[in-house]
Amino acid sequence: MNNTWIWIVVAIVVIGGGYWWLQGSQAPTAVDAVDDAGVQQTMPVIGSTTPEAIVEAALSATVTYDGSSYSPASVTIKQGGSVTFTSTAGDMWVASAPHPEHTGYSGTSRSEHCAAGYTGAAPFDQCIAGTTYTFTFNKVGTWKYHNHSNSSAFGSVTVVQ
Ligand SMILES: [Cu+2]
Repeated sequence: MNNTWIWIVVAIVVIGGGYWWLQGSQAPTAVDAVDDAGVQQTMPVIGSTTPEAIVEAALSATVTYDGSSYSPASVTIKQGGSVTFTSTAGDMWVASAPHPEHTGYSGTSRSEHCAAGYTGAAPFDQCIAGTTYTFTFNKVGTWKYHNHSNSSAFGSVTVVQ
């Protein structure tokens, strides 16, 4: 009779301990979600032992033109942020794609938005060769650009919310 009770207690301890061990080993470390674009996102769970950093895009970026190419060729900034392009060699005329119309960002052509007296929305177009050009991006998207003075040099600016 006493042996039966001992075995019941042992069984309860083993089953309970096993359940506790399984719960601990299966603790969630991340929650999956799908964003507006349908892209799978992994969100960190508070208290996770391996949290993923949430990296937010910077409000500004710098790009250097060395006479033949832009570096880095692609940058990402936050909406309302700006990119400063600087030439260390050669003529630089930063302009929105496509060459030679430059309609990509503003929807207006170079002959319109670079003309004296233009008063529309700011075009992503330097409109004249120079050594430095800073443009503020208020539109979300990926905006390709090139050097109008050397159209084989190009890159892109991705603007995120
Ligand atoms: Cu061009």
